[in-house]
Amino acid sequence: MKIGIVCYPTYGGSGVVATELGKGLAARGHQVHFITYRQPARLTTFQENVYYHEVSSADYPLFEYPPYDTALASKLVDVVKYENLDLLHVHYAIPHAAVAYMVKKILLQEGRYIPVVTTLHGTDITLVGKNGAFAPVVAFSINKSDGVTAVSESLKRDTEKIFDIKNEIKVIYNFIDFDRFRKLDKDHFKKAIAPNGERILTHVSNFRKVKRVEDVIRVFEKVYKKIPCKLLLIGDGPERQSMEELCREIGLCDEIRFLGKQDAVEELLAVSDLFIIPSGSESFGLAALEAMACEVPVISSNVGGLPEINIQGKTGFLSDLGNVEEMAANAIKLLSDDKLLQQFRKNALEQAERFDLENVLPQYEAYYEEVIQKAVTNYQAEIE
Ligand code: GMT
Repeated sequence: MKIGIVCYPTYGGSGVVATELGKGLAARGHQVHFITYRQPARLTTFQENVYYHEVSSADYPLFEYPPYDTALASKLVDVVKYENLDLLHVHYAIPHAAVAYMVKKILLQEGRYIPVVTTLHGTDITLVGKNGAFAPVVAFSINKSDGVTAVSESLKRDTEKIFDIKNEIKVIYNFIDFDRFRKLDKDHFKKAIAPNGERILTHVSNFRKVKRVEDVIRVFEKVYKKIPCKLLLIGDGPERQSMEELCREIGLCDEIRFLGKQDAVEELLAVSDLFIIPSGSESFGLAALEAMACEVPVISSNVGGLPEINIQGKTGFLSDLGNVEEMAANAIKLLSDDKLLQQFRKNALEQAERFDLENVLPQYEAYYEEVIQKAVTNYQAEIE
């Protein structure tokens, strides 16, 4: 198949999933075209069957906001026509699903039907999408997609609750590439971070409010009182400054390290004993799955899709939102019992294996085939 992928090219979960999916499909012989405003963060090396088309929106003094949607639509029309694409797969509804609809309409005028699959990732529904500023367009463009997928059952439920959705939403879970995410031997690293054999707790996020990094620090503060440990905070974002201030306030600067954005997260997960993700909303929690693939148990909140990944009392523990007391107690229980921790590490890996990229790719392929088949009927409906 010739597939066009539209996504945010940043380090965010949706961009990562879209890029890894495209690379995986290309490795299976499909021709994959990424159409984004910057080279996707995870698309750094040359790969056969992978193409990249950059969208550049023209600047003009009249534009207070450069019209990115129009530039993207024009680029998509061009790529679909000249690369002869079979399907467009857009990740994150805003604005990609709406732009794809416009592209479909433009091409329809030329007698060509391009099927569109939209993948919902979370904040495009649960946080931003339901905002009145976007909601009507989001609902419309989801209904106008030829296929819609969500990355968890929880996100499917939320989407159906928030919007009047006529389309069937198919759940295709996010995945893990075990060639990259597996437990590596990084003992020298561990000695540098925790020279006296301290336990290492880790959190990875974009430091937005929804990630509740303060809860991570509060949990750590409680664990630290009982067990010698260090905290690695990986990522960057709007909350980082205030979190650094909090660490100073509670006097734990020497025990908490802010590492900023890191490319080789797997190397840090390799030395971690526990992963903490107390999010206020999380449609899937790819960061938690990556930790589990590296044999790191997870302490999480029980919101959104997290209970579909983290299994209570097996791969980690889940608590009600903001219950840092319980999160800390569970962390202490795990970290003070080597045998239990080992068992949870093993369980975490077993659970992560259910989300192996190799099992998920055929699901997307089958879904694309189904959508392309249906496109004939959809084409008739559109021209009538
Ligand atoms: O919140 C983030 O980490 C970024 C955001 C995004 O859209 O890039 O992540 C969302 O999509 C990821 C990939 O499907 C999911 O793993 C995250 O759970 C989801 N974030 C939220 O729902 C808050």
